[in-house]
Amino acid sequence: MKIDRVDFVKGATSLAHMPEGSIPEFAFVGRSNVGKSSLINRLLDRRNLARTSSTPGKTQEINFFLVNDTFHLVDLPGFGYAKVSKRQREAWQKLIGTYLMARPQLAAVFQLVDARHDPTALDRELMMLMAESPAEHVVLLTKTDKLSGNQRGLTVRRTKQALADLGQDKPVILTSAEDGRGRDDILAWMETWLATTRTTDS
Ligand SMILES: Nc1nc2c(ncn2[C@@H]2O[C@H](COP(=O)(O)OP(=O)(O)OP(=O)(O)O)[C@@H](O)[C@H]2O)c(=O)[nH]1
Ligand SMILES: [Mg+2]
Repeated sequence: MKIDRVDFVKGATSLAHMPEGSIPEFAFVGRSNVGKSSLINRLLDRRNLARTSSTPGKTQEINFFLVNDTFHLVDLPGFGYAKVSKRQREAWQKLIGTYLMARPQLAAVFQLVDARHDPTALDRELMMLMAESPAEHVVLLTKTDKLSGNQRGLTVRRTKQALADLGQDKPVILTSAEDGRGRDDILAWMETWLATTRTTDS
C-alpha cells in the first residue's frame, strides 16, 4: 500500500470525543515506551507525525490519523506507566479498556511487545483482553534492530508460546521503527483487511 495522504484528525480524551462515522480504525497499543508512536511514523513515512520520546508517557491522548482518506491509524497512550499519578494512570487504563471493547469502528488492534523481553504481565493481560474483543488482533515485536538473527527467531517462538498458553493463535510480526522491518507486512495486512471488509457497522 502506498501512503498518499495523512491528516491528523484529533487527540481524544474520552470516547465521546472520538471521530464519528464508519471509517475503520487500526489501533496501536502496548506498554509505555514500547515504540508505538515511532512505528506509526515509520509506517506512514512521516518523521515526526506521532510525537515520540525516550521518556515514557509521551502520548497522553488517543490520537487519530486519517490515512489515504480511507482508514484511521490510532496512537494510544502507553499501558502501565508508573510516573504519572495513580488517578491519571487509572483514567487512561479505563479509557483504553473501553476503547478496545466498545468502539464499533475498531477493526484491528496491533499489540506492540518489546522483542528483547518476555511478554510482561501487562502484555499478557492485554492478550487476554483481546480474546474478548470483537476486533482482530496482531502482535508486533518492536525494536528488533537491537537483536541478532537468532534472537529474532527466538522472540517469535516465545511470543507464539505466550499466546498459545492463553489458547490463542495470532499473527506475530517482527518490526523495527529504526530499519523499517515489518513495515510492508503490516501495510499488506491492513490492505487485505480493507479489501475484504466493506463496512464496519455490519
Ligand atoms: N532501537 C530502536 N529504538 C526504538 C524503536 N522504536 C522506538 N524506539 C525508541 O523507544 C523510545 C520510545 O518510543 P515511542 O515511539 O515514543 O514509544 P511509545 O510506545 O509511543 O511511548 P508512549 O507514548 O510513552 O506510550 C524512543 O526513545 C524511541 O527512539 C526501534 O524500532 N528501534
Ligand atoms: Mg507514544
